[in-house]
Amino acid sequence: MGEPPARLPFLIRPCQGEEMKFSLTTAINGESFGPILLRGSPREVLSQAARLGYDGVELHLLRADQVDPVDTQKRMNEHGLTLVTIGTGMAAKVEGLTFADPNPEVRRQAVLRVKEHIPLAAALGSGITIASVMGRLGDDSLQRPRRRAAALSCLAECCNAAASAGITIFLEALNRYESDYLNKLEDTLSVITELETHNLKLLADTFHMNIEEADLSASLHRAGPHLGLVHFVDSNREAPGHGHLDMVRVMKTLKEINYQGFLSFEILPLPNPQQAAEDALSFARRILSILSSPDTRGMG
Ligand code: LER
Ligand code: MN
Repeated sequence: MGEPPARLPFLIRPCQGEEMKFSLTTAINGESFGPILLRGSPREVLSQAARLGYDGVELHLLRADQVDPVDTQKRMNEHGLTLVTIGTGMAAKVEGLTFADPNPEVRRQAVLRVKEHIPLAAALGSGITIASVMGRLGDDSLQRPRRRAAALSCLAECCNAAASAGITIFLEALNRYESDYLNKLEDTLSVITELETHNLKLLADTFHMNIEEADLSASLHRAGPHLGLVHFVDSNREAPGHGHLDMVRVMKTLKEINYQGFLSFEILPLPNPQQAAEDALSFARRILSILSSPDTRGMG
């Protein structure tokens, strides 16, 4: 694992508000899907996350009925854990349900699937992430505006349903290999501005940002108060410190914009889940302690 620099060549503002809260990605047994750190039953992943010192988890589900809300809430309370968000990407990856699909029936099924998560999210006090389910617009330039409008209309329907249950939707910007229209934070911010729904927030994933953004800090500053969740990930999608991204600068920027949400490790379980989870948390905590030390606060 790389070491954060002992001295930092920049001036930072004093630490504002609470220290960061950390979460990691989890999924229920059986589904093989993306950068998930812990897999197992809700009982297993929650107790493991708590043992590793985490404050919260993200839960990726194909369907809402994969978890029992009452039992999961009880275990979360026992462990003092927050369910930060329910990830919906499996519906797109496993079943091809997306909001930008040319077939209205597929779009309807995608919306229904996302809405299925609303009672669960309400019961567990969680948000809902929308990323891959936004789908792709395709190469036909004549069709793209129509498909984008259809996708935004599906998103608006989900946001409205979630708003009445007091739930935040996190809309994620994905790199060009995963989305053909919501790549930069500003693409996602445009959607948030267009829809004008108060419960739609931006999810910034530093793995995707490393591919798409010219300057991560400048983009995060522009996102400012719209930022609801951060996937704090290195360039190779491993734990912060395993790659070559300047995670210190990212953390410094988050403190500058007074980001109060979770830092979530949506990372590959390498070299193994436990090691990756430990490396991520200890590296992030070391960055925080460096940034809050009087030495580094005063450096120009
Ligand atoms: C997909 O690449 C991603 O970053 C996830 O957060 C989607 O749920
Ligand atoms: Mn992500």
